[in-house]
Amino acid sequence: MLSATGSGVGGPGLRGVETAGKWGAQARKWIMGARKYGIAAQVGNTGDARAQAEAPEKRKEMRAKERASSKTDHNLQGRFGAAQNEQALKQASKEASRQADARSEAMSTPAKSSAAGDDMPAPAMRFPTPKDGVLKNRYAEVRLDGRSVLELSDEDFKNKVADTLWKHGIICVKGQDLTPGELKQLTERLGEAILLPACFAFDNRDPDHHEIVRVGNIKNDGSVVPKVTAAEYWHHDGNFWGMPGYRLVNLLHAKVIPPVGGNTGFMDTTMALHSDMFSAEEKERLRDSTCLVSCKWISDFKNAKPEDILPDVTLPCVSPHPITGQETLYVPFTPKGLYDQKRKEHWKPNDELWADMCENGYTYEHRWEAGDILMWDNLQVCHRSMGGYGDNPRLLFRAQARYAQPSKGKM
Ligand SMILES: O=C(O)CCC(=O)C(=O)O
Ligand SMILES: [Fe+2]
Repeated sequence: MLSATGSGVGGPGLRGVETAGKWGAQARKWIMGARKYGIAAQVGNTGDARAQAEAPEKRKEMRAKERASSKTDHNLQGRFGAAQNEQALKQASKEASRQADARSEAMSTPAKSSAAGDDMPAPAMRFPTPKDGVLKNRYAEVRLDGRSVLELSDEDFKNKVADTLWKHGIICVKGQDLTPGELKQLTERLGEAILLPACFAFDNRDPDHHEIVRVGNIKNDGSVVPKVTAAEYWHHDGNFWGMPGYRLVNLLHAKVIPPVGGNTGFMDTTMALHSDMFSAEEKERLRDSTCLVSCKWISDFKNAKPEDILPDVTLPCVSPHPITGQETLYVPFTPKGLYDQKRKEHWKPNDELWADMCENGYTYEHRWEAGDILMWDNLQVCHRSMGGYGDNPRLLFRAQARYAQPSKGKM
């Protein structure tokens, strides 16, 4: 049960994690207990049991309707499952070395395009491969014993999903199979399901639910786009919206997973800020610093009409999290690096900062299983695609919930 094993959820909050000392002594204990939640025992024990029992039937009906009227290819596992196995056998060794090459290339080369509203880094930046570290322990899994996350009552959803997410920064609800319409419903329980700017190249939007975007290389018609390398660099999403619009939860729902590569990397900028990785002076300086973000540097805006270009925005590097109260470190890419507002000077390139955080182990690499719904708080962590899947099929449905102004009273 969550309350019994979940010393993470009931234990010291993020507010308590102020220094590496405290983190080491106390939070290590907290995360050990919180790694895996046996949540199933509580589902159905609270709320209206009858309504919950009926929910799966209603959902089945709605899913059948959505699938019948949808323009999307829903036979993903059928279509790609066998092909994947065959390809896996043929390509495993070839891909393993390709993956290694892609990794080392990613350390020195910028990605060409992201198609997900992400930043485009400057050339020749240093991107060390993450090694699983502190964030791997903070990451939490939610298992619902075959139930859909949509069946959770508001109370269960808040306790088991939303609050766990705020506390851990990144969580994975395992074993789900949501349609695009259902993923949108889930997103709306966390905030406003946002539409990416119209100018982004979006034949990868779901045709029926534009808030849902396809990530990977499988198009709506089922064809595989070759050589996709989107988002293979550290970034925070949505920075072009400025404050507070960038306060987003990202949701990625794994549909087709390649036999090699295709992991997603995360970096815990928040825990890094609260560790002794930074000296007291550096922390003060980070608090005094801002990042300028311009659509000019964002690849997705490259085909934008002038009227679609958003004004430049200046973001604080350190700001309190609107829900946890914890100070967060938000360092989206900007070519000149961080700007110290007091001393009126640029002082640290973002890539140097990211490299330091990687080297100090503030990372986690998610190895996908089909059915995963990974949710992360864009304000607490930054992320990247780890690439290395070549032309093996990969598909995740993606959505974003803006929680700056939580919608529909669900939070
Ligand atoms: O493809 C991935 O692993 C990450 C995609 C990404 O950056 C995003 O969904 O914002
Ligand atoms: Fe992204």
